[in-house]
Amino acid sequence: MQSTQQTPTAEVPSKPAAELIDYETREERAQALERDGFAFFRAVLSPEQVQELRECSDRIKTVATPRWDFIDPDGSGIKTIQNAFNRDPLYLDFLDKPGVIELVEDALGEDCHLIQMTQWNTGKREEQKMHTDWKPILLPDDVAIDPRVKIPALIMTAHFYLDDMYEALGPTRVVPGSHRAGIRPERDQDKWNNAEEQSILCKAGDVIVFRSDVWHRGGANRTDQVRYLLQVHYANRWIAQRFPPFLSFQFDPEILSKATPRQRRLLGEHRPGPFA
Ligand SMILES: O=C(O)CCC(=O)C(=O)O
Ligand SMILES: [Fe+2]
Repeated sequence: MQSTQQTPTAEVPSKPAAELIDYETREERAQALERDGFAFFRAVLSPEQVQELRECSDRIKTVATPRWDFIDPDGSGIKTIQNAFNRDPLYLDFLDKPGVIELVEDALGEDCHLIQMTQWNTGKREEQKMHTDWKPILLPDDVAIDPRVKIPALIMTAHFYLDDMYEALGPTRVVPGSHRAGIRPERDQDKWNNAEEQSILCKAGDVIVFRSDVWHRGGANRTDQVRYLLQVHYANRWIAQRFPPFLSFQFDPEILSKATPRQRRLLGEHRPGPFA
């Protein structure tokens, strides 16, 4: 009798790998962001820096957010450390990594700021539904795709990968160019305008920066390995920062005293403008 048992590899849906080009110039990166909705940076961190950050995230105790602050003995669950910049001075450096921060400032404005920084260590998990993190404006598709229509990026995220990514570990997947869609995706919608969902199969220390309106999701983690990722979220200055607990958040004065002027601005020390 033929066995119906599936091999582990048969269970891993294989998606095409995104072509990851680490462009050399600031202009080329800006073009990639405009065309694809994301840009890639190779080896922003050395193996030692990756290890240092992983260990730091293991040391930090999470504050109780039920459901989301643990890896279960069975290997499932997520450890999230919100406001990571306020938990250890090591994280300050991830506010303004050279190259990454210029791309972000070119897109969001020189007075952009951090809205959140989350260490996101994922155990076994199901695939996320296809989503945008935030799509500010919905339009009929034929209007949205008209080249005269340009919706600026308003929120962007930098993902710092702290593992070599492979399919079974649940890479981030993106639908290139889908920030030009007028709509948000359906749960399993994996194509837009002939572009297919693609896996970001990058190495530990690599970074992608993506617009909040690009269609994407995290793949299923089918391994016993915890997947380490740092998410740094930036926004146009006029979009509020969101540091919980919202009404009583306080900066750690000791960590803040180590921040550079640029890092302080990214943390919210702005020159006053309209509305303050
Ligand atoms: O885990 C990932 O790679 C993506 C996570 C994500 O898109 C989200 O949490 O919104
Ligand atoms: Fe997301």
